[in-house]
Amino acid sequence: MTDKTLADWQAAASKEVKGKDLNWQTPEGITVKPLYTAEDVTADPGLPGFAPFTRGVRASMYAGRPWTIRQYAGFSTAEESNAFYRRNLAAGQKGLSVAFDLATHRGYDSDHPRVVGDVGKAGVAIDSVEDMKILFDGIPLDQMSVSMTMNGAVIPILAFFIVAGEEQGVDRKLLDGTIQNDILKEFMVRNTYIYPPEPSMRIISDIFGYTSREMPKFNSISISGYHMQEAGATQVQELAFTIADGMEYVKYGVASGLDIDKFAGRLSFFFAIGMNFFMEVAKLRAARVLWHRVMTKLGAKDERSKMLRTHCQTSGVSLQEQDPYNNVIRTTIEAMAAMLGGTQSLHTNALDEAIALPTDFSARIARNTQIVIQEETGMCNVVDPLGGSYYIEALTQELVDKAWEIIERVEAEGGMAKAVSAGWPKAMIEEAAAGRQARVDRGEDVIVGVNKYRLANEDQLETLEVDNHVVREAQIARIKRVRETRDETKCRAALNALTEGAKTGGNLLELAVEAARHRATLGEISDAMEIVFGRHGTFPTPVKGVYGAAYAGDSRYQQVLDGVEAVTRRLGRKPRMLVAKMGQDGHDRGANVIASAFSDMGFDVTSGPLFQTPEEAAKLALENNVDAVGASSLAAGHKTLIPELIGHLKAAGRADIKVVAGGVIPPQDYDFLREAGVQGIYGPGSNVVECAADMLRLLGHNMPPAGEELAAAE
Ligand code: MLC
Ligand code: 5AD
Repeated sequence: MTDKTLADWQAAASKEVKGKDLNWQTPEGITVKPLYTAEDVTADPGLPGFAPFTRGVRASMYAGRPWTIRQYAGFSTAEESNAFYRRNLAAGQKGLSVAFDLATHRGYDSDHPRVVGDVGKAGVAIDSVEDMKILFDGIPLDQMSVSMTMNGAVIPILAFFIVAGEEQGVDRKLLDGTIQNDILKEFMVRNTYIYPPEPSMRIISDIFGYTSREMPKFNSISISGYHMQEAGATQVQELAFTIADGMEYVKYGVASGLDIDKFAGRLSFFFAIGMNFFMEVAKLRAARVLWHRVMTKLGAKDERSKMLRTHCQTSGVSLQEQDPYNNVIRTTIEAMAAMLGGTQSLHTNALDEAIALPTDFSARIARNTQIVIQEETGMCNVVDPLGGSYYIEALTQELVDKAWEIIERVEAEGGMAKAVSAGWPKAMIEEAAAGRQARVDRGEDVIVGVNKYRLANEDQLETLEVDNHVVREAQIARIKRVRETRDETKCRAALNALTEGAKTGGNLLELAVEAARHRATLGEISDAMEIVFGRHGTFPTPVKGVYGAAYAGDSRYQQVLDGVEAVTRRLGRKPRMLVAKMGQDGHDRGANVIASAFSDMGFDVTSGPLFQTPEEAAKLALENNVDAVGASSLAAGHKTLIPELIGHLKAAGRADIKVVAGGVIPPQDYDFLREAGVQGIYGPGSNVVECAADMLRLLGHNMPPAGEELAAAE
């Protein structure tokens, strides 16, 4: 026992650092102190397995059963993905998690003209029950738990899954798994919605109704904060909006006539785990406390209804293209935060995350990250080993309080569906994203190998490439066979019944299961509802002023501002740029950050709507008479979509419009794009001010290289 007081410690520490302020202001607005003691702990975390579950939802946690190693994957055809799953399961993976391609997400069959660049690219293409059966060939659906990340086309995909199970001879009651089914965060950040908000919320209630009756082991939703953090949200925002989303779904379920305790026990969650290690551990603990509080408020009686069970995925945005083996280190740290926070299931990202989908090699290292933690370290033998740490307990409480403030605001304004329509949660996240980008570009937030210790020469990684044309042809051939061999009359009747159900009520999932049995395709099932519900579209409205404000007084930034002014004088107007998003790629953080920062720098920026075809993007460029188009691509459609865009501009006689590309683009593709006429390529880790400097060069302004601003200014 020491006889020293906190004041003694303060004096000693202050002396060591000569009075320097050791507090750390986090982006969440939390002041993290250099030392925590018993005085900082205000709440007793209780015991694991008991309310409010701060220390975990099971009493024995990993000592009884470790978390599920569940790697998210899918690419190309059902055959190829099936083979990949089987290899991974043989090598120690424990559960499946399916990634669908963006055509499937958005309710289009592979033969649809809008999805030429998307089929089989960012996930597996699924057009009918036949594809779903191949996907799970040799994988018994009563023994393997399967998660499916599907939100837009959730009705046809879940219907295909149920029918694939049926045809494997599996009783629906035994189907084990999870469907993401979380549309609110799609409207907020992920953008794979199809229908407008109101019918989308009805779909969710219909799924709760059907699964609670028919599929008692199946988790009917995965309420996801992951994508918010990926879009730039702080941990407090991620926490608050996710819990508030969960509340909203429960309220809709209850309003549709369901008994809360009949469905709430099968609601599950999904969080991102980034690099702020202790904050992430505390976030998972705080999430459990908040959910218990919220569900008690909403009238749940069964303790299982109040228990937050979650999947976690290590952070995609934290991983870098530069010096990519560092990503293994980052992912290991994040995986440890997820397990110390008490996750039920985990995906660890692959080291080639920033440029492509995982190869067998990178998937192995990612998977082994978890296996090594589980089997070599002894970390699973003690339940909640960080419980009782002054810092962790204090941080948990602080996150609960901070998130609660936001949740109360959401509630005061009528719930999350209203908040999402009003747009303020999205705007809040985008502001945080622009702030983060500025801190990284200015070197204030360090990223090793990117803005510090950057390598002069980078070795190239071998990455996975999917031949999109081959996949598309194969899918089209299978759709054709399905249509030729089905009973057309029965199929049409089932689709008509679904349309009728969309109009007048009736459980949409149940109706879609019937259509799936008769081999209706994903696009047909989706259209049968779209006729009634319509298709939702939005225009991006990037935030203003955040990026510029962070750069106030910066000499290089000033030089870019001067450059923009010089070009403005020459043209007699501001330089005009279109930020284009083509194909079904809904990842818009990068596009919004670019639009926001470029407009702060004085460019006249048009943010194109999501999901344009190259022809539509070219048309918008011409209508706005832009000087340049920046195409943002994060879903591997760049080699198809960008050359097409350039073709359309040329055909219109506007080869003078500069086209640049940014996003997830493997260096192997750079030459191909340059030959197609792309004049600048900006991968992850690009400094946005330097992107603007480059753009000024393309527009004929004589910009000095970075680092020469002082000399140039003299
Ligand atoms: C667990 N069990 C125990 C135990 N621990 N029993 C005794 N003692 C213990 N210590 C029991 C559980 O109660 C359960 O049984 C069974 O074991 C399985 O454990 P679980 O903890 O429920 O794990 P799991 O089945 O893996 O389910 C985890 C989940 C689920 C609830 C979080 O929803 C899930 O798997 N989610 C994954 C979501 C996902 O993969 N998403 C990818 C998103 S990628 P019982 O009978 O109680 O059920 C994405 C990216 C993008 O979104 O944008 O494209
Ligand atoms: N296979 C594996 N991982 C994927 N991710 C997205 N699509 C796939 C896929 N088809 C991962 C990436 C990304 C996150 C959203 O999910 O890590 O950042």
